[in-house]
Amino acid sequence: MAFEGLTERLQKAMTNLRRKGKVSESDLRQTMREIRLALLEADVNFTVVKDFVKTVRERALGAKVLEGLNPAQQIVKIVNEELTKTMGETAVPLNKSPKIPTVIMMAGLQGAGKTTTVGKLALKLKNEQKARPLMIAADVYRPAAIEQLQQVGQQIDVPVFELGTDVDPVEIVRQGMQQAQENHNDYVFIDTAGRLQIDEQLMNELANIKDVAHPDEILLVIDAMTGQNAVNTAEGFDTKLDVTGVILTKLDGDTRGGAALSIRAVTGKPIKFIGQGEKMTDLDVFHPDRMADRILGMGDMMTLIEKAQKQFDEKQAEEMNLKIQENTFDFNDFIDQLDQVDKMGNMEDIMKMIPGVANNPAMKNFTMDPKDIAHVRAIVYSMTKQEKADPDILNPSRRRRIAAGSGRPIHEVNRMIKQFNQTKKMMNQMSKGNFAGMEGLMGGNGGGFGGKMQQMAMKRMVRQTKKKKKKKLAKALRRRKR
Ligand SMILES: Nc1nc2c(ncn2[C@@H]2O[C@H](COP(=O)(O)OP(=O)(O)O)[C@@H](O)[C@H]2O)c(=O)[nH]1
Ligand SMILES: [Mg+2]
Repeated sequence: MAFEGLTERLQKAMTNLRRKGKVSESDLRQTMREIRLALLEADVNFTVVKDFVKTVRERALGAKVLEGLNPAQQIVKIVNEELTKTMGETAVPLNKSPKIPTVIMMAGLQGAGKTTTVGKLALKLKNEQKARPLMIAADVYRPAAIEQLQQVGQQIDVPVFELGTDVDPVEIVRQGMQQAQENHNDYVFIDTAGRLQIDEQLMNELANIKDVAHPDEILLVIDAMTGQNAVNTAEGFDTKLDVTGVILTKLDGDTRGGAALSIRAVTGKPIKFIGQGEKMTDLDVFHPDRMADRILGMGDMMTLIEKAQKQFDEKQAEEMNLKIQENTFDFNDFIDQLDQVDKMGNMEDIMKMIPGVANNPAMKNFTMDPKDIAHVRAIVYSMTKQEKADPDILNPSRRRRIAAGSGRPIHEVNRMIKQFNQTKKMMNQMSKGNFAGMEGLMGGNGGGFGGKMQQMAMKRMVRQTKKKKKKKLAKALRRRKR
């Protein structure tokens, strides 16, 4: 899992602090030492670490945090905010040309993920803006590079322009641009060659392509696993090409975090997207605040919610919200949700995005057995219509019948119903903005560091979604009355 070591060490440093109640200057110094080491070990750039530690310390001392209430908590907040700032504060959208086509050129070392990311980004634009992209195959050196892009193109149904491997890449790009003009493509992606290391010849070729294509966006694709080296690479490319943004790939692997935390601060160029898997849909907008939460082990609740929202259609989501608010969520809805979750993908990945679940030692060996889900379904399917719609009537004799019908032991039926009721209660409380009942349900470390972090993340999440939700809810209610 990405950031595992860093998260563990940062959490430990801050839990130690929290245990103290009062925080002395020397406690602060000790904590900052631990944070500094944690960052250096995660391969964060030395200068970035130095600045980071200095800023956090100054803020902690300057605001008289140590004399105030909950100093440890305040320091956690400062660390979170400064991590966010280091990574760029807010998400930066893709540049767009006022006149079509918007030209996006890729650059990066061999194997960084350029070709894959071209496909991911083209698919994203297709899905989100009904874009009609053209992809230009300008890597003529790597064997099978063109076929690879063509395969990607077939997969996402986007055309590829290519002239084989015997034509100069600059000429390929020139003709590709012409074709895009003729076909009125609104986006052009240029998939370029990489080398194992930066070299003069490659840089010149890329500079020449840039001159021909006048890209609106030059995206440097960086493999997050390469840590500190990534920063040197980025500087090399940037000096020659003046890149406009960075895409960090392979954040699904066990990167230590160095690249994510250093690139922005060192190059001044925003990270625009992150690649989190090999599938064409595994590309996400980079949100510095969410990444800071993730690094601090607070999970990435917003991305999870967005993933869920994409699966639900609007109307369904409204209905579900209503049911949760009115506490009429029943087993039919439960099965609906299971179906939705199935569509969202790998359950383990999803679980890990939930605050308190990510980096929770108890979850280290977490696996969600598809069999368990099948059992849950079997139990629900053995309920009568009436039972599904009104779970309160599930008395012992009904439960025994369900157990027999589903072939599951009675204790499993009881446990499942209990969990259902707990979840229902929790969702209802959350929808009212009440977190008091939640801590026990999530990880059970209510008073500890983790519990507070969960609360912070949850509160922020609700603040952000509340307004939208209120509007939606009112609309849905009105519609219902009609
Ligand atoms: N796990 C993971 N693998 C990736 C990601 N992005 C790219 N890859 C893989 O990295 C390898 C090199 O990617 P490719 O697009 O060919 O790199 P290029 O040489 O820069 O064009 C391929 O096996 C990709 O599937 C990512 O975000 N996560
Ligand atoms: Mg490639």
